Order: sequence, then structure tokens, then C-alpha cells
Amino acid sequence: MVLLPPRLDDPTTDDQAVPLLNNTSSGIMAFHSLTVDQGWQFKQADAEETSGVGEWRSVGQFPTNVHLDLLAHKLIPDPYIGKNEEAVQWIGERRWVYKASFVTPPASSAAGAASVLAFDGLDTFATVVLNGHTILESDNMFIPYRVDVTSSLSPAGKENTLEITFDSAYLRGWQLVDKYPDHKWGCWNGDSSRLAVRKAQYHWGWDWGPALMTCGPWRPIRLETYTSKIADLSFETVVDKSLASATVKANVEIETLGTAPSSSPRVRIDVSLGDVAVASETVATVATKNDKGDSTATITTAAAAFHISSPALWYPARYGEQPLYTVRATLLADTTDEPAHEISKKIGLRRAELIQRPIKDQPGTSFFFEVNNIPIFSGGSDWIPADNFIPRISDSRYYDWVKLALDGNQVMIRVWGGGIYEEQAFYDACDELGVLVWQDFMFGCGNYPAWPELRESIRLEAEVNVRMLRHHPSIVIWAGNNEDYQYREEQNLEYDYANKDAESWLTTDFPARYIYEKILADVCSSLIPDTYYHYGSPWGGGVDTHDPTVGDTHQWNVWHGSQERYQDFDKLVSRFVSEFGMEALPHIKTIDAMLPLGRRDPDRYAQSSTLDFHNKATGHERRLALYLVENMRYGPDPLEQYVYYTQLMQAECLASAYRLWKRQWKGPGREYCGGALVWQLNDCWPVTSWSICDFYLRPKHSYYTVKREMAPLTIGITRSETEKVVGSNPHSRVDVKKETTIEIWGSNLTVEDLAGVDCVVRAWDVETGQQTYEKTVEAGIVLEANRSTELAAFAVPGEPGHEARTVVAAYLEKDGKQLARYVNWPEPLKYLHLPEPKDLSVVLSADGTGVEISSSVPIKGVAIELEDDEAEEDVVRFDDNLIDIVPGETVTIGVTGATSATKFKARYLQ
Ligand code: BMA
Repeated sequence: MVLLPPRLDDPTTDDQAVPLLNNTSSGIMAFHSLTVDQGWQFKQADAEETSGVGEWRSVGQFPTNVHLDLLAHKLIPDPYIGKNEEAVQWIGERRWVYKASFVTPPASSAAGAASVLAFDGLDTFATVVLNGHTILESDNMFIPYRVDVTSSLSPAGKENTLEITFDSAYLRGWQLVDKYPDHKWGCWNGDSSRLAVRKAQYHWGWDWGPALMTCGPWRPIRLETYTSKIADLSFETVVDKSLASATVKANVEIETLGTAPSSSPRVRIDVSLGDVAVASETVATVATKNDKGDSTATITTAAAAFHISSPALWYPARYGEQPLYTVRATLLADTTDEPAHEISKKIGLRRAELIQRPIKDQPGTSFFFEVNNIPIFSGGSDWIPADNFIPRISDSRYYDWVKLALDGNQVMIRVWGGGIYEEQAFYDACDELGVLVWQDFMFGCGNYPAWPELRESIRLEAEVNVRMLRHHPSIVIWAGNNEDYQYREEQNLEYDYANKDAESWLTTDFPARYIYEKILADVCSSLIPDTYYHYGSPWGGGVDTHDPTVGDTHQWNVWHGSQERYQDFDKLVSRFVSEFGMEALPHIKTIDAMLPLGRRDPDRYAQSSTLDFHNKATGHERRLALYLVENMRYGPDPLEQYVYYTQLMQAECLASAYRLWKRQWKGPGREYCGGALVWQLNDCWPVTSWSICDFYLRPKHSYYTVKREMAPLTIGITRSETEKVVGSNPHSRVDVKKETTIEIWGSNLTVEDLAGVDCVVRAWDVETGQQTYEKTVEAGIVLEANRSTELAAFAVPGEPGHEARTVVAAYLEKDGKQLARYVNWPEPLKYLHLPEPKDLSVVLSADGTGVEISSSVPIKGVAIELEDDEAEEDVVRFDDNLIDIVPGETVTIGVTGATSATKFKARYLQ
């Protein structure tokens, strides 16, 4: 049996709607694809038949994994409920077998036809047997395997049996650890066995996710019958710096199996935009090469270049449109021009660059992305897989996640290296909606081994995944791993950046350097030379991954590390912060859904054993408590209010980072910080984690404060205290002047200057609600495009000595219309004497599109909830929440689905 190079076009383009052709003199037949997704059965391979899991049962869905199938048959409890995760651990240490039968299609009897079984994803150690012949032994979940099965397939019209046995990836991992005792095994999260196995690393458990060792055919399986097929369609796209023209070179690879065509195949390439045909060209194949010595496949290539003047350019959402050109490659059967196989991909034309250059008045270099010559402040978030059971994540769920990020004003999502190369649906959504993607290779938090077969597997994995994803305009950077260089630093593994002899790296105790700086670097430079490849995230140019002046950093000194105050995020800035975070509990309904007895569960209280079980972060009890106790006057009961406190604290923390780091986006030559990605956007199960939206896509309140900070136009305030000796004795503790000052700035993330803006400041006494100050501190100013501008700095206004009870609000106004607002409070919030807001008013606006909130006293963090959450949660949606209210101002948050019958309630800081 011959293993073919896993050159994959696009797994979503199977079952081509191409009419079956008669074979022609050219020898090219119509490509035929049969999706093998019917009649699958599964059982435990090594179980007694009486055990319940030892008999064949139908699968719950396809593609699938064993947990999903056991769940469908109610053979296991839902691992996401209560502590069931523990009860299902045995699954990961057993062998499981899947079988199906399929009928050989008539196409296979065409002259010269070859048949290939394409396995888009097998998780992970699979032995595949077709009609009694072992055709494949796989060991990498990320590689789509393709096997020429022509010789073992039944004749046309007859049945074939396909059987796939999955070994325990966990136990196999440990066997490999034992086999290579000289490697210095070690990692954060999970255990060392994961480092030996090319399987999604979070399956071993992470500090936000359960350990659930899945196995199974997790992506589609097809039988492809053809003589020649389009094996790859790729693009070299150059958008001129002037943006006035673009060149698209489409490269097509044609794989020929079995009987080679008598003449060179021809390929037609059509380019269209929407319904409009842009260009079309038919080209002959120009080169022939044998791809691999051990393969029967012959690869021929064809290319066509198109010059497009005034191209419709693809932009990240807030900077322009997301036009996608469709490029279709059609393999022509012969001189009749009938299609034998076709593939189409959607591409976006854009210039995307990572700008790393010296900056003014500060050391180091910038790190920001420029798209179509527009410098972008990349505010966004980190992405983990959206479920532990990937095959059940629907395309629409991917879309909803990306849409949620977009609606939250997020510009970039980072696909983190401990998960998977995501499904096409995820990147399609990013392309369509205009969200930039930072893509990691799948390595994270450990010292990876690099023995020769593993290196080869990784090379193949990288090559095929880059090929599958490289047409997406949303992807602007690839990075070699997540935090493996930080692990190296912590463990003091050998690393001499100046040593460029790649082979010698393999002899050190940090052999994975060869993976990141040689294998992945080579793959990227040959397949995506125009996309920036970063050795790791974070990466600081080979010296120190914590260097705030070069590359990106992961800023974990809030929560982990030295546990700094989040009010000090300004001191923790770097050129690009690709991770930082704070935990909060999920929505109360999410908690109720994961408690075995729901609202009646005896563990329905903060820090109960079950709630703690659904928080995987080491030391989470102390860390959450630390940040709560430093800032809030909080209690653990009732649970709903505790959820609110943790979410308010997280919301304050994260917004503070965005606000302060965005302040350092100061325009050309002064891009001191070029992006902030919060750890993390999403969850893979119901859990207390750093996510800003929970497993059910329910936003935590931080989602809204981050959204407000990432709005195109914002205003920010910091407050700081200084002490100065005013007498003649420098040691005096009495003759000192204390001053509390505020600094105010505006951030204009649009690409237009904004003139005629006023900055208005108002202040109130928190306790009495009396307004103590109002002034237009700047009038008619210009907020220059795409940067933050300092506006004012002065002592906290209002009554002297009352700074600690003075709340200050700053507004950007133009022609009397409010453009932005921000309310700054004395901190810590727990010292405030907040009056009971007796006249807090929360009403639906007359036109039903907004909720109007007002009060005669300042209120911190007003969270609007539904009285009848059960009935209305899926209907009523807010576009903002957790609002600071000050007297004299009605704040309206958008709402959809509400009627006059909808009853709101409010929660706030007390
Ligand atoms: C980062 C991530 C993850 C982890 C998170 C929270 O370092 O890369 O590995 O889940 O921190 O600890």
C-alpha cells in the first residue's frame, strides 16, 4: 500500500458536483469522491462483550470521537457535569475500534482509475485495515493521511470493510517517554507524555480544561477515484504599495495516479468577485516532477498570473470591507474542455506586514501589524478550542464565536498552540468578518523532543497545515509555539542564539529549537514567504522573552508571577502583549448547567468542591481572593452576587490593561504598544477561567468593558498620588504636600483626524451625589488619526481633601454630542461609602431599542439582568453592560428582543 503525500486541497470541497465523464483519449476521468460517513459502528477493542462497550454500536455522528459515541448511547455520564470528568478517565487508557462498509463506486472501473482513501484527521494512533489489509498506521492527529488503495479495493459495486483501531495516546505517549530517557522531559500543564504525541495538547488537561483523552476519526474520510486531480491551489498575491493594483498568481498542482494521461493536462483558472467574472485563463501544465521516490503519484504544475487594477482590497473590519475573490481551478478532461475536477478558494487581496523598526525616545523596536498601509492597534483575544469534543463544533458555532469577537470590537484572534489548527469554518468566518488571525503551530508550554521520525512527522504536519490555511487573508502571522522558550528559560535549557548551526541544536537539552528555528522556519519560508514567521509566542529576538522592548510578551505578572495590581498595568506594557488575563466565574446559568442538581445542588456556593473542580488553575482560590480582597467589599453569598463581584473585578482589570496599553499607541514612530490580546476569549467546557465569554458564548462583563475600550473613539483617565516635602527638613513626615492628580487622554483608532472636539470633565461626591465640578478643559482640539493623544493633567477637582470620595468623569464631545465617556473612581473601590441608589431607573426606551439607566447618585458597575432569565435569555440581547452611572446623565445601552413586558433588574457594587 502506498502512502501519498498528504497534499490536501480543501477538505470542505469534497463530493464535487462535476458530471461523470466518459473516459477520453487524454486518460483523465472525472474525479469522483465518496464521503465515507454512513453506517459507522464502534466498540471497545479490548473489552469483554458483556461489558456493554464490547459490542458494536452505531456512532452518534460522523466525524466523531469515542466520548461522543459513548455519550450518544448514554454509556457514560456527561463529562462536563459535576465531577464526571473523573469517572470517564478509563476511556483514554483503552483501545477503541471503528468500522464501516462502503460500496466501491462504478467510477473505479474506469480505465486507469486509481482509488485513494483520504483521512482528513485520525485521532491519533490509528491502525487502518481495509478488507483485511493494513493500509495505514498513523500517529499524528494533525496530518491528513491519503492512501492509494487501488489494489485492495473490492470491484465496483461490491462492499468494502474499513476498520480503524485507535490505541491509547496517553499510554503510547508514556511508552515514548520511556523509550527516550535521555530527553529532559518536562512541561507546564498536562504531563510529559503529551510532548511525545502529535495530538491536541489540551486533551491532557490544561489550567482551564479537563483531561479528556479522545480518540476517533475526528475529521471526514473519503474515497477518491480519479486518474488526475487538483491536489493544491495556492496563490502568490502581491498588492502594490500604492494599493492601485495587485497581481495574483494562482499555482495549481495536479496529482496523477495510475495511468498517466497521454498529454499534459490543462487547467482553467477563473477569478470572480461576487457574481462578476474578473479573469479567466486556460493553461497547460508546465513542469513534471516525481514528488517522492516512494510514491506512485506524479505531480504536474500549472500557473496563471492575473493583473488586477483597482483591486477590491480586503481590510480588517473597522478599516474597510472584506471582499473575497473566488478563484476556481478546473482540470480539463481533454480538448472538449469538460471539467474533470475543480476546486475553488476564496482569497482576499491585502498587504499585511509586521512592522519591527526602531521607535522614537524608547529602546527596542516596534511590533505592530500594518494592513494596506494602515497601522493597526491589534486589540483582541486568544482562542482555545471551543470544545474538548471538536467534531461536534458546528460551522455556525465557529461563526458565532468570531462574530462575538467582532461585535466586541476585537481586531485580532490568536489561535493558541496547545489546541488544533482550526477548522476551515473558523478561518472562513475571520475572512468574511474581517478579524485578523495570529496562528501558532501546535506546541505549547514544554520541552519537546525531536527524534528523527518525530521531526519528519512535524515537517509534514507543518507543510500540510500551512498549505491548507495559507489562502486565508485573515492570517497575518505564524508563530512556532506557545511559551516553549519561556519554559526553556525557566529550566535553563541550553540555548545560544548566536549559534546558527542547526544540527548542533539537536545535541542540546533543548532540541526543539530545531523544530521552531529550522523545520517550521523552512516550511514557512518556502510555502508562505510573504507571511511573517515568529519563532514562538512570546519571542523577544533570542535573548529574553520577557523583554518589553522587543517582540511580543505574555504579561502574567497580574494573576500569576509577582501578582501585581492591575491598576499598574501601565508599568507592565510591552511592544505587543499577546497574553494577559484575569479569572471570573461564568454566568450563573452556566454554573447551574454544570451542577448535577442544578439550582438545587448542595454545592451551589462559591468555593464548593464542585465549583473548585471546575477551575483548573493552580492556586486559583488565593489568586481570585487576592484580587477581590484588594479591590472589593465582597462576600461569597449569594452566589449570584459573588459571580457579579468576580466579573466586575475581571472587567475592571482587563479594561485597565487595554486602556493603559492603547495609550501607548502614540502614532507614527511612537508605536510603543501595538496590540493587546486577552487570555482568553472562550472556554472549552463550563468552567471558571480567564475567558471573557463562557462555554455557552455567554459574555462575562469583561467582554463589554473590553468592547468599550476597543471602540474607535475612547477617553481614559488615570489617577495617581504624589507626596512632596514642602518644608526645609527633607525628613519631615508632616511638612508634606499630598496631591492626587488625574491624567486624561483620548484614543482615536479611526483613520481620520477628528477636529473640533471638546474634553469635558465633571466630578461628584460619591457619598452625597452632589456635583462638585464641571469644566470644558480642552475645547476645539484635534484628535489625530490612529493614535492616543494626551489631553490634560491636573489635581482631582472638587473639594480639596475629598479626593478619596470624588468620582471624576471625562467626556469627548463634539457640537454638544457625546462621543466617548469614562468614569474614574477613587480606588480601591472597597473604601468607598456608596449610598443606596434609591432612584436608580432602568427602563426600556420608547422605541424599544435601548435600556435607559439613570440615578441621582453615582453607581459603580450597573449590570442589567432579566427578571425572567429562563424565558428571555435567548431572545433579549444587550449590546453593552456593566455601566458606571453618574448623576445628571442617562446612559442608554442597546437591546434587541425586549418588549414592554420585559422586566429588567440591576446589580451593582455595594
Ligand atoms: C498562558 C497560556 C496557557 C495558559 C494561560 C493561563 O501562558 O499560554 O498555557 O492556560 O497562560 O495560565
